[in-house]
Amino acid sequence: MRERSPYAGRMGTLRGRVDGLPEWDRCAVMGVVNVTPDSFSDGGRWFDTAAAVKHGLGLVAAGADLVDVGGESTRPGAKRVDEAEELRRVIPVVRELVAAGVVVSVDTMRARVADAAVAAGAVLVNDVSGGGADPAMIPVVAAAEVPFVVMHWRGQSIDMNNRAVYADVVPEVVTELRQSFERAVDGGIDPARIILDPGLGFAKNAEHDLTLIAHLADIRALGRPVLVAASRKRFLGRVLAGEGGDPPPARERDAATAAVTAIAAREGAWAVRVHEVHDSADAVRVSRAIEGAV
Ligand code: PMM
Repeated sequence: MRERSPYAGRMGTLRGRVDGLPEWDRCAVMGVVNVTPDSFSDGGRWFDTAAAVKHGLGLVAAGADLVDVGGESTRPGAKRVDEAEELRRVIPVVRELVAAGVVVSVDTMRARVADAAVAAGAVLVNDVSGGGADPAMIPVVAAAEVPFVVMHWRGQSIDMNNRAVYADVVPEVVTELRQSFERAVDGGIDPARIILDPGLGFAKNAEHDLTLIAHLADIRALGRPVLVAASRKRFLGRVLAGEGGDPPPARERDAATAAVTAIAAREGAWAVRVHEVHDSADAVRVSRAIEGAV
């Protein structure tokens, strides 16, 4: 019989842990609940509270460790929703999922929404702007003492594609992410509560996204847990379309998403954020089993 390798369990340490959140012995799976009329590609069906809660519970049943609830679309070109509408969409869903025992994260760029969501029981604030969109965000998260996702971001979705300009994407994203991290820490957020995210698709083209995934270790080297959110994104459509082809619709990118999950988990990602949970949950379990076998 082979002796147990000295490297067994190494990835667990690489993934890191986040103060204030449960610890998983593998890459965690964050399921996405977008309470927006424009995020789901099956005909713009409005997600009311009951449907969104049902969807969140379904994600947990499929293997999600936590559920990320958002009320504002951030896809390229998206216009902002107003704050009252975002609160109306998000807070009841957070409250009901928390009541059902779900670990809930709130996906928002607004401090008031983050504050209300935490009051409703959310345990993680996921801000795609890394605190850059709302000057009140960092003080609110610091005071609430909840974990915070700092994503690489160069500006609002309406015109972010114009900002997808890099001489060398990996070091530039690493430097800018470090600056956002330092701003959050200077603003009073405990570094042990911060998660970093390369922000796939945000001011990035397909090549930038692929290069960042190939160099996740460089993001990881910043020393904090890393969240990877590749689910259904444009770069997967580009890869699947091939040269000159038409990208498949978002809903047909779930197998490709699970492939990224397996790679991200193997590269030491702390969590993946996905719309379809079942296949990604399988992928992280297989990745974990391989990790245990080395
Ligand atoms: N992407 C979207 C929304 N929220 N949060 C984090 N931390 N990282 C991301 O890359 C991210 C996010 C946009 O995707 P969706 O509209 O398909 O949910």
